[in-house]
Amino acid sequence: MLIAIILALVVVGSVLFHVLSPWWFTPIASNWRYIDDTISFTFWITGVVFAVVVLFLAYCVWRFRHQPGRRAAYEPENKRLETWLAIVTGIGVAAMLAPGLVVWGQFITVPAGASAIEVVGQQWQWAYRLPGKDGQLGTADTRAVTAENPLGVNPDDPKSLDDVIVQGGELHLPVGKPVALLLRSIDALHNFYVPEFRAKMDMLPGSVTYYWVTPTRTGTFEALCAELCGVGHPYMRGTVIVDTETDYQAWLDQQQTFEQMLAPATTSALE
Ligand SMILES: [Cu+2]
Repeated sequence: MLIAIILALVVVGSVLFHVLSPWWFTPIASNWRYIDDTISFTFWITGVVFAVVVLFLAYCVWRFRHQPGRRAAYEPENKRLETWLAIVTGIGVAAMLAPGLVVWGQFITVPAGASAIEVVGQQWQWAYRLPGKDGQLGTADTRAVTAENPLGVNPDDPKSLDDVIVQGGELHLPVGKPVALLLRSIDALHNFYVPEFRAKMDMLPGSVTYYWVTPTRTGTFEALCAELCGVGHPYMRGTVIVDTETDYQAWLDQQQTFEQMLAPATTSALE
């Protein structure tokens, strides 16, 4: 009887912990509310199943407790029960997977008119590349990385020269505008994650992964690396500032371009 009561208390405690817990999502700052809904939906399904299974266990512990003269019946197979359980489990798993697939489809379908910004992960800091006046990013290749050109931007691509390079500083984004984040890594696996955006994705050396997001309110947010990438991983933090359009343009105008970044190197080479 004591064990049955403890099991029932585990269920009550878990539900109370979920409802009263002080640990909640950070207030959302992007269009990805659907991701929160999907997580809540998964919580509901797994929560109900957890409560039902543990309460059933408590009931069985009490109902089939030891009594003098009682004997257990041996029944290794039960086709009806197995079919029924397989169907219900299948429906539950499908219900949890389906919304995720829908959200995933949206997450990687960049809307027309979104601007593209590159995020580069490197042990253990973030760098960013934004299109210059031509509105386009030039090509880049990790094999072109040198001390003077830490992002490996292609200097022979005419689209590259006006690209804005932010090395180790803050990334600014304009509020209310969809932006595709093109993710690159110079060395190990990284993952660009802004919790308030509810968006993250792994960055793989040698390829470009991406997702898109529309920041929905101005503010300062922390960017975290969400993929273990070496001893400096916990310190790989960045700052993303969502600005009004005017503030964003003012910030962008102050940043150095790829051409300006190469200039000191070119000058010293000529001397
Ligand atoms: Cu990292």
